[in-house]
Amino acid sequence: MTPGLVSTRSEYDHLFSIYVPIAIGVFSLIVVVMVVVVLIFRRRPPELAARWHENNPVEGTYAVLLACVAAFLLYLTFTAEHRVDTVANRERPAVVVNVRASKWEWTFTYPAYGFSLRSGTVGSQPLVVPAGEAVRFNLTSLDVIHSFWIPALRYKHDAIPGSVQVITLTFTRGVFPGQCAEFCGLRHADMIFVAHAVSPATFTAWARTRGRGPTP
Ligand SMILES: [Cu+2]
Repeated sequence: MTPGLVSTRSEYDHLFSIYVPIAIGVFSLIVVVMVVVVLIFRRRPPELAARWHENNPVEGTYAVLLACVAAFLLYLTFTAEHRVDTVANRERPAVVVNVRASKWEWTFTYPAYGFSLRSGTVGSQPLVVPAGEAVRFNLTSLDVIHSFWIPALRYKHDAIPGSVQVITLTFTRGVFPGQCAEFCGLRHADMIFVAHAVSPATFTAWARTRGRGPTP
């Protein structure tokens, strides 16, 4: 991939690799403390009720510790998002695709070439994009809130009626299944599409056929 282009996949994979160990650590800590406390303080004769009912230093330390972890993760998340957005918005997109979500169909329009493709309950045409170049998506919805999700890119963004969300993504070569990630009614599960990322030359040749040529 050309340097300078943002890779949502590596950014968010990196973030994930920080979240998961912390989540496992906190979960293990809670389980261990619970088991230990249950064993130590289990009921046994003679029954003598404890006279204390709080431990401010312990509770305070625990609360501060968890607040620090949450603050650290928030900081990492927002800086990663900021980095992705700033780098992406600075790109000059090689191609612009208008994405319109509706129940239960994706309509991909290539304004520079003057044609549209559809995928979902009616169509099954793939979204073709050039690989290794910035692709700008103007995302909107016709009816309810949908969500444009390409799991392999670790990227998901809401499509909101009455508003255009501008996002920029970069693909490596390959085939990327995508789907709606916001429950939007009965056939939500059929609101799927496939993105084909091909070489820029192949893309241009295909786009000049106005999408009628065989899918590269
Ligand atoms: Cu949907």
